Amino acid sequence: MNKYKRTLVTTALPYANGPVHIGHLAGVYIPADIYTRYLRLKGEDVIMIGGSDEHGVPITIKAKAEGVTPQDIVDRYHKIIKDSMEELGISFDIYSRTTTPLHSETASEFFRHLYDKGEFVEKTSMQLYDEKAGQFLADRYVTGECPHCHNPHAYGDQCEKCGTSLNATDLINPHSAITGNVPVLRETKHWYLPLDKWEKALSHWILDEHKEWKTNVYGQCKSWIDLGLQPRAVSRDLDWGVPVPVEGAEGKVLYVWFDAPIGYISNTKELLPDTWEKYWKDPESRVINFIGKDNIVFHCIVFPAMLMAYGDGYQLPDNVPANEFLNLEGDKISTSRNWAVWLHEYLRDFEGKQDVLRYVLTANAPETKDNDFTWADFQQRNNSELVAILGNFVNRALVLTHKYFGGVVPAAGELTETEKNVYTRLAEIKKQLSDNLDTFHFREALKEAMNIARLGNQYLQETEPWKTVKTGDMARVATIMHTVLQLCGNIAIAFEPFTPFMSDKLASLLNMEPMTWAQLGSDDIVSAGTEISQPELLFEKIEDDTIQAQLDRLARIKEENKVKAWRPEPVQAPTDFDTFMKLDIRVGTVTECERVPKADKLLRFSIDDGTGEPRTIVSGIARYYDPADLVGKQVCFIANFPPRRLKGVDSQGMILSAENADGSLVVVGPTGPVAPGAQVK
Ligand code: B3M
Ligand code: ZN
Repeated sequence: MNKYKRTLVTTALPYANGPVHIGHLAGVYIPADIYTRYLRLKGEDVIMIGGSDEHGVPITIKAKAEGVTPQDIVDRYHKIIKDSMEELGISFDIYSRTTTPLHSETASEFFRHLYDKGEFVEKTSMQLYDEKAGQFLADRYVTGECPHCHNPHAYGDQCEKCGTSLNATDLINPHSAITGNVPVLRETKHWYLPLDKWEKALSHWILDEHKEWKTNVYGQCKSWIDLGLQPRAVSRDLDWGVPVPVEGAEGKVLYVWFDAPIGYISNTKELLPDTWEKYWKDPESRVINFIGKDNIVFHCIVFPAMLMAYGDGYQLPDNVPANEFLNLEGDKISTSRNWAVWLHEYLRDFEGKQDVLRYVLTANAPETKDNDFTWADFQQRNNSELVAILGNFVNRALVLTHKYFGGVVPAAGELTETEKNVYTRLAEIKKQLSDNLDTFHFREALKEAMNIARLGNQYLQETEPWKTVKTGDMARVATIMHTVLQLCGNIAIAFEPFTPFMSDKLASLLNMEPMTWAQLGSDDIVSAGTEISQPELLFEKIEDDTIQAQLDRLARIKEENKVKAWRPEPVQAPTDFDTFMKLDIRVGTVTECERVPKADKLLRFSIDDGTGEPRTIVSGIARYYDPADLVGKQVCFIANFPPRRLKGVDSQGMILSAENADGSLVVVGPTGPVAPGAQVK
């Protein structure tokens, strides 16, 4: 069905400023891996490339915050990302990085070629400059108020609240993220790619020729094009990145979104130094970009414009199957708020359960709309789908084969209608499964694969070989078990793109030949006479306490974030010393402290205030203290408030306390002993 000779699958290059999380996996790497494994099983010529995106401002900001170099940051996260994806079975042909010399050369040459062809517009403009730091404030180096939704914490390149992409100079009340200073405007020169020049070609290529693209992708492209395309700056005033290869461009680097997609080209070159061009320039090749929805404009508009401007036979992507976002327990995943399930932590906490994560993230993939990952759903899908449907069927098949036939696959006798129906249904499943994979509908595809296990359970239920055994009709039992084992073999193949670890294990238990997609649907995958291994469980139940541990971790993070998000109240309008001195603040020693009956917030204090007469004060801090702990402590109180009656007690003053981020109160007192009655000033 495929008119292409070869396929290049690209995966968005994750920023090496943090590890990868389930959002990245569900959005990009798992779908790309499923697709690539599927093409490989079909025997197609396909390569899958990936790598870390190691330039850009978020990396330099992180380095500054930690007092290390940007190179230290990217070295650390590149390794974590690369190792964890490999462990998850993401089968890259190469996973490289954008700090390699080959990438710098490739990106640099690309820029220079466009420059020499006169494809850029050179423009001098006013940009924000931090005089204290002595540098321009590119992208995330500046924060301020979003001009659209008035979020006070928008970044210079984007408002994360309303999703609008911004220019730093659009921000209201801009502040430098380096020094907090208010930046000034300073003149600087940059190179712009005139997207307006390519608007017509892009519009025709996407809106007329690629109506088959996913609706979320097509729709986003259409709204960009409808708004009219503007020139985009492709350089920045920064000292981290690929230097702009033009005389007089000292202190300027390529914008990260200019060099990163060129990373796809340099990675292909690194993998195939002699034949890489075939994958990019031969009309019989196709390129497919797997990305998340926030990257659509760069892959469907900016990078294609760069490729058209370059010319020389570079082809545009054939498809860009972008996914929407995955949320975590109802909240947006966020690296800075640590609101994520990190892959490397998952692999540590759920050793050997790569397939469970792959399965759940595919079954629940945000293919058409944002979706939510919950630990309850994770547990449920493992226990009632992988264990109860798939694992259970395969286990019964293996156990019964050992019991009735000593672990040797029996030959089938004559097939009844029941077996014929099984194979007809299997053929239908294969068709649906392949169609869904061909069109990037991986959730549906996975459901079809699962239908083979469902079919197997139904078949066993219907034929009940354990009853036939008792009749002594072993020929019939042989036919049944032969069919059951073929279904197991089919499961191994159908699931290989989704859960490769399970498939390999099952294939080896069944002593199968190397798997191919062509075998799928066959009634002779596991031939008669083959010896199979002792049964082993493919999946195991996940217990409540394992899930609870993950939920506890998230609850802890939520608490920490509350404290981090806390901002002090703005300082009040100026006042003077005389006004302050009107408040008579004193130190006293607590001699008694007890709860006020029927008032769960109140404590009654008896205070030695130096006058010789005990002073009674009622304070609303009962939820934060055990009264006994306060006896003997020194506290500060306001002595000249008029008395107030609270729950039947006359309170003569107010005890001072400080409020925490979570609203809890801590009593304020002197840091050393003071004579009761001493004045605070
Ligand atoms: N690093 C953005 C991201 O991780 C960017 C992708 C580059 S793909 C060429 O969302
Ligand atoms: Zn906004």
